Amino acid sequence: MKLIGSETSPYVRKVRVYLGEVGMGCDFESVDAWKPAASLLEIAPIGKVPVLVRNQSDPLYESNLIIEYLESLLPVEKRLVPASGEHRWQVLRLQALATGMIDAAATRTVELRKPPATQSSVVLDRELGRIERLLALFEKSVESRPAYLVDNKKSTADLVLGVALQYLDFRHTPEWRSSAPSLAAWFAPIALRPTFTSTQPPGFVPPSAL
Ligand SMILES: N[C@@H](CCC(=O)N[C@@H](CS)C(=O)NCC(=O)O)C(=O)O
Repeated sequence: MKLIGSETSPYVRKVRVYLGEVGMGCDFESVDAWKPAASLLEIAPIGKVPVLVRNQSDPLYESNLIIEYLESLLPVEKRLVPASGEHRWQVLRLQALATGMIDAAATRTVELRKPPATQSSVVLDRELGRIERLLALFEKSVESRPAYLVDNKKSTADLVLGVALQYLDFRHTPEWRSSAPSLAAWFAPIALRPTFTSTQPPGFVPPSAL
């Protein structure tokens, strides 16, 4: 199995953190997602990373789908999404919301790379609003200071939220901590996990280390 992606992509990082947390080996090929080679587009016409190349089967795309596939390879007791019941839906709901925060921050990043005269304040403000609403929701969900979001057991929701918050630090602003102090406290030990420290984007210095 081989994961293809860039080291700065939060979507790729979701998968890399997941692989590390469950202890699953997988080769990694680093590419520039914005200048994909023809050979990559041939197996991934979607033109986005991550791409998971499987040994005997078709490649898979979309970070959440890739994680779902990797989960299916594990024995039930090692999985990070509960198999059934309300906890399953809570994990998947929070994973979707955290992915939405990554989407919003990534959209802003792309918009801010345009020449200032062509940037859309409508897009920038809409995505900022999305980030702020999601931060408020997650702040509320960790007010009682659990180590983990759902049933106080580690799940993909924790990993994806951790990746989303560090993507805010990387591409947006570390200032989110002032409006979400409980979330900042929840995130501090997550950021120190080896799966996070070993997958930081090149050149990124976490605010705590500044
Ligand atoms: N929904 C996708 C998003 C993947 C995505 O947008 N990846 C970016 C890198 S951060 C990309 O490949 N962008 C290249 C492009 O849009 O042309 C997922 O969850 O995997």
